[in-house]
Amino acid sequence: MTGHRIVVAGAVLDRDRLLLAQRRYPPDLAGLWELPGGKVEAGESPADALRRELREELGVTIAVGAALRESVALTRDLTLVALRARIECGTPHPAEHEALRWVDAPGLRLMHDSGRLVPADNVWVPELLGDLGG
Ligand code: 523
Repeated sequence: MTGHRIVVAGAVLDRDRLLLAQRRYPPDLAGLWELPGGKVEAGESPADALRRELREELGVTIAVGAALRESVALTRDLTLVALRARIECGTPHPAEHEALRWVDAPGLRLMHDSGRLVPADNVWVPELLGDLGG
């Protein structure tokens, strides 16, 4: 399908915590929190793209795990998927985000309930709460 692109997001998990990143742009998403990631480039798998994006955005090397069940049609030409990931090397720093935050299950629920997540990412909250033991 010409022009169709995948955006891949990383559910970076460390035991009972999940990494959230605060967006700087565009204006309607600035200040909201997301699973970090970005667009899959030509010739990349979603896992390749996530490894590249998290190296560029956070400065970490990751091991990619299973996909989350839900995907989101952002527009007709853009579909958002999420892959679980674990940090193999490095400490995450926000090269492109405003801030980073590790949340546990109650923290994720609070971010969701207070409307501080990027809208599309809300779909993953129930499954992530399960991963976090919440
Ligand atoms: N989302 C989104 N949730 C989420 C990500 C990583 C992205 O809803 N967890 C949306 C936000 C944008 C689109 O997906 O509408 C592209 O994400 P972006 O801007 O993070 O991807 P980039 O950086 O690859 O895209 P460019 O800014 O175009 O380079």
